[in-house]
Amino acid sequence: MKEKNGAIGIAPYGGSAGGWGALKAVADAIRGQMAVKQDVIALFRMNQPQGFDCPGCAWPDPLHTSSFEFCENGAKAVSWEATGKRATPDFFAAHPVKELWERHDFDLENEGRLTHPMKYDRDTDTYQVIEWDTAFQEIGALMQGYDDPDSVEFYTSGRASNEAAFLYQLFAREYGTNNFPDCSNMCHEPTSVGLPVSIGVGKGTVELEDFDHCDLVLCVGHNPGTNHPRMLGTLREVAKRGGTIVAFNPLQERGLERFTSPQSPLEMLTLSSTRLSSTYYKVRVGGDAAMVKGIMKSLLSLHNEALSKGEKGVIDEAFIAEHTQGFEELKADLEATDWADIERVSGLSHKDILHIARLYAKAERTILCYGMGITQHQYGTKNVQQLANLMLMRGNIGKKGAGICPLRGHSNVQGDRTVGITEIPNQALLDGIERTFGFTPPTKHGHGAVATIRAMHEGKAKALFCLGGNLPVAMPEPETCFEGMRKLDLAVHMATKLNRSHLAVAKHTYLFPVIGRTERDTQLSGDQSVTVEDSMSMVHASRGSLEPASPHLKSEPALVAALAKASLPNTVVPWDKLVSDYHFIRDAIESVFPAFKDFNKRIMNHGGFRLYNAASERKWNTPSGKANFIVMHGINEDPRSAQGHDLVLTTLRSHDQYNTTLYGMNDRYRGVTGRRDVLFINADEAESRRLRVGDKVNVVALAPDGTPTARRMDNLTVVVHDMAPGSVATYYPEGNVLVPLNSYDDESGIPAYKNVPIALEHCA
Ligand SMILES: Nc1nc2c(c(=O)[nH]1)N[C@H]1C(S)=C(S)[C@@H](COP(=O)(O)OP(=O)(O)OC[C@H]3O[C@@H](n4cnc5c(=O)[nH]c(N)nc54)[C@H](O)[C@@H]3O)O[C@H]1N2
Ligand SMILES: Nc1nc2c(c(=O)[nH]1)N[C@H]1C(S)=C(S)[C@@H](COP(=O)(O)OP(=O)(O)OC[C@H]3O[C@@H](n4cnc5c(=O)[nH]c(N)nc54)[C@H](O)[C@@H]3O)O[C@H]1N2
Ligand SMILES: [Mo]
Repeated sequence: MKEKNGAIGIAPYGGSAGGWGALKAVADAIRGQMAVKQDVIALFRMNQPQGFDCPGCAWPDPLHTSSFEFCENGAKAVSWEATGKRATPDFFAAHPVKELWERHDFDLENEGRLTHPMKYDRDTDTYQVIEWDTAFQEIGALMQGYDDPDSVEFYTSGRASNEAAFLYQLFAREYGTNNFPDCSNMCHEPTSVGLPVSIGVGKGTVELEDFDHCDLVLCVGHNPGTNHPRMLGTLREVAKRGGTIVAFNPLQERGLERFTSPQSPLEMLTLSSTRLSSTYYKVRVGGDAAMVKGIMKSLLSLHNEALSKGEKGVIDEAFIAEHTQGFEELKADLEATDWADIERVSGLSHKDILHIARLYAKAERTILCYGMGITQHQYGTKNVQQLANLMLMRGNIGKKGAGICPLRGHSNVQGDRTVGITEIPNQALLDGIERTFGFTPPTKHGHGAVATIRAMHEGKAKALFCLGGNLPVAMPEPETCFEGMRKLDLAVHMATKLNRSHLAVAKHTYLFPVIGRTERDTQLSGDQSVTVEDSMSMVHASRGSLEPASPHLKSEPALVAALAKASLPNTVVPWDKLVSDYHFIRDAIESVFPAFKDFNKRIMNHGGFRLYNAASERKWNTPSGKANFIVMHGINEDPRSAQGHDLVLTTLRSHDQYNTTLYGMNDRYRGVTGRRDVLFINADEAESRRLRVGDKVNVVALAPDGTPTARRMDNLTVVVHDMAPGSVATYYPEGNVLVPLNSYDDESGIPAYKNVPIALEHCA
């Protein structure tokens, strides 16, 4: 299978990740999107102590930033927001929703920034301008008319600042519900649910500095070259120090292989590149738990081998004895797990797995990073816990240069959780709200994302608020969510750009434009900063400096406060005061969550401050006060895989997208240009099905018993990629039509986006 076919937009990519290709892509993106003068200023201030936080990803900023942290996809995210294009009232008046619905998602957002508050008008099937005050009065009247607070759903996408998210949860809870579907439900919920059971905290335990001291980094199921590009700089430093980086991914991903840093002029000139992954293991889609169990089983045998030779064992028995419980149960389960099963499900040989275990046993300090390849499975939570087991076996939690490092997605998805966006509130949060504001918040658990879609679809939900995002497109079975949204009485969208979620209209639908991260946010007391929390629990300020896209925009905190005031005539929350100066919001956050002690003072520190993380200090906030080894019975991350389906599909991000936002149609590092309707498959799997590069196939999702379902994607073009056997991939979000809404992790509710058994049909 050596064909190349430029005409169909598929050709292998020869370069490394980053470097000149990255700079050129940025230059092209920016030229098309915004004026040169602004972009230079914007880029310079991004991720700087005085500037705004990059909306691109949640990778932390080094304290010793040289001039600015350059990153291709960060620059794309910024230019997308700071674009000169505008979706004006004239545009909306000229294009009925029915017509907009037929457009490609790319074209919707490509109209540019929203400029005015709009309301859907059924007679003309268009969005029309509405005065802010009129809109608030109308929404307030509707909200006061609903009998059951639990019939209102409050969705959050992870870009919202701590200040906006805190006011939003306060609004919902004073209204009387804990319905908080949020993008975390689709992302790192298995981390938030799984790690507290294992190590007493639902977050990563490392700081950026730990990477200066580790000797091994395990990268499981994430693609930093595209999704956390600034991480490549950190990995490169590790490699330069002689550290080892091992990747576990069904696809050979460029960003994990080689990288030329755009920050290092010498390397650019000599075209040399730092070889990153000294080892790359192509685990099968859904094979991680089997692989990790295999590594742990190998550690047990290496340990016994060492002891029998009178050498030091490779398992940290002292740590296990002092700090953990459950190891004997884990050991028994590992001993009972069969190597033949491990090899079959993981797709890796016993020999390879033993090699990985030896590398791990040799390393003094190991950091384990993971992403969506681990979480988005039917056993996503158990997957995360297996990774924690692996770390605990060698005492790699709570020591310098070691730890577990979930790579969060949206730039503030972690912060939103920290300040109360959760459908399962704990007592401390509820007490904190009551103490601070004097009302009693509801205790009943609310809806996560799947439950919200069900409630809408069953006609039980009356209203949906969306603080950013693109809920139906991001979720499995988008049609189910669209149908549900069309049954609603009220939908309120707060967004920067038009997307499909705004086109599945409720009886009353409002589309409100908001100020973005890059823009100046001026309130009564003057220009405001907001705060965000990155993947490593660092909280810092973000202050936009660009002129807002239109004078009619509202900031998210101001908008949420106005909606709350209108909906809650007897509110006890001083909304106006909170919004007049965000210092007051931060004081309230500190009062509800004591971990934010001296919040306003500490964000003045260069680089902000780190929230206390007990596990980093080997203090275990679990009921027993110990870290727990958690047994996962069996090794299949999706019970349907146990049926022995021959192909399992995973859904991926291209290099040219931000979640459901498409920047363009290219995926440079995977060699795809100008299209997204592709199916990645390995050469042997293609050959055995008589498929060649450029052939068309239909993908049919299979039911648990292997029978074909109605979920299908037709006419995908075959791309042969270096990837694991039995594994195929297509792009997110298009692939969501194949993912069933009822296939999710019971513990965390995360949809199994990365584990769909499928069959292929040849197109005639
Ligand atoms: N430029 C850009 N940056 C982003 C985003 C974006 O869309 N664009 N999205 C942001 C968000 S919200 C998030 S959550 C993060 C996502 O960042 P990542 O976690 O990197 O997300 P994905 O691209 O979905 O998938 C990651 C990798 O998982 C691999 N994979 C698929 N299935 C499996 C499996 O079964 N096992 C293993 N081991 N690997 C598997 C895929 O091959 C892919 O390389 O990025 C954030 N940053
Ligand atoms: N098949 C499959 N599905 C997936 C995934 C996958 O890997 N595979 N990944 C999942 C993951 S990890 C995530 S996080 C979700 C993402 O789901 P969401 O967070 O809901 O989706 P986004 O695409 O990030 O949202 C884009 C929209 O946000 C709005 N927006 C952008 N910036 C701002 C802002 O500053 N303020 C406001 N108010 N609005 C703004 C714009 O209108 C834009 O159209 O998707 C999930 N879905
Ligand atoms: Mo995410």
